[in-house]
Amino acid sequence: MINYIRSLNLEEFHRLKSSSIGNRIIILDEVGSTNDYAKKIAYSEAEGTIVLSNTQTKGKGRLGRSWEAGINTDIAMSIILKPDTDILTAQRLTLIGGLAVSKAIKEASGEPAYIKWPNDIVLNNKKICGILAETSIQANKLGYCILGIGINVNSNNFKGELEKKAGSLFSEMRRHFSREEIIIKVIEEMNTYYPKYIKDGFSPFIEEYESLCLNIGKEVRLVDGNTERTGFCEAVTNTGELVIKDKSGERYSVSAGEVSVRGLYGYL
Ligand code: BT5
Repeated sequence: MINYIRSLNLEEFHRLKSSSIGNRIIILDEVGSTNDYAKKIAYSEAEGTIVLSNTQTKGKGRLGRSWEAGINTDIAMSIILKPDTDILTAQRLTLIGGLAVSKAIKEASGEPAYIKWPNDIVLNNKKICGILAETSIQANKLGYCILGIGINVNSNNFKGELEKKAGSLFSEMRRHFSREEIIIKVIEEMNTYYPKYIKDGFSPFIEEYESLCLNIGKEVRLVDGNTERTGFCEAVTNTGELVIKDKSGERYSVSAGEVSVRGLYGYL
């Protein structure tokens, strides 16, 4: 099933709340990367502007990796954010985006969507969403943060390395979903999570994050370039780092920029 996104009915929502995320939405037919498009217009557009594309042909993941999406079947969206914060606080918006998407997917599908720290949303042990926050500095301050969200909605047939690892709402729930409905839910949730995070920081979200984070309570492998360590993942800190206990009982924390986290035997 292909439904083409032409507009989003957010009027009702905006009337009810004086929200800023989604006040302006740019909908494209096709683009290489919505994050790249958003970066080009970030300084001339207001905070909260969203770039959506029906099809994304050169989606980006972290560290030069790529993000695959189907033609007119999935969600590629980038939110232009300009919080008055430092770069690290802005980079942690990945975690806040994860909470918002997890909640939106649970509302839409009825199934719990978990988080693999820091930026994967997982349904039935399959990665159904990835988040990419990209920041820019201007005059020693944060210029903008582009929060890119890719959600596999109606695509199927993941190939190669994605066959075992990736899933979509369609592949996991065996029914088609309206992309518009999910986008609207993500926008609604972001309008709740984002202002609270900018005002109060990450601490108020720790409990919720830990309850959704699949890594907590598990042995994990921490991959840093060519080196690997294993440890037991205990908690998340008020700056969004993972607390790891090693074999000798010593604790340390790792930040998202430093390491990739895997399960002992694979992706989870
Ligand atoms: C991510 O990176 O998961 C961030 C993905 C962000 C995509 C959005 S779409 C809108 C916006 N515009 C962009 O250009 N990007 C953002 P990372 O943690 O590095 O994971 C990338 C890895 O996920 C790849 O190396 C693959 O293994 C896997 N992957 C690629 N496409 C996938 C998909 N559709 N579903 C699940 N896994 C995928």
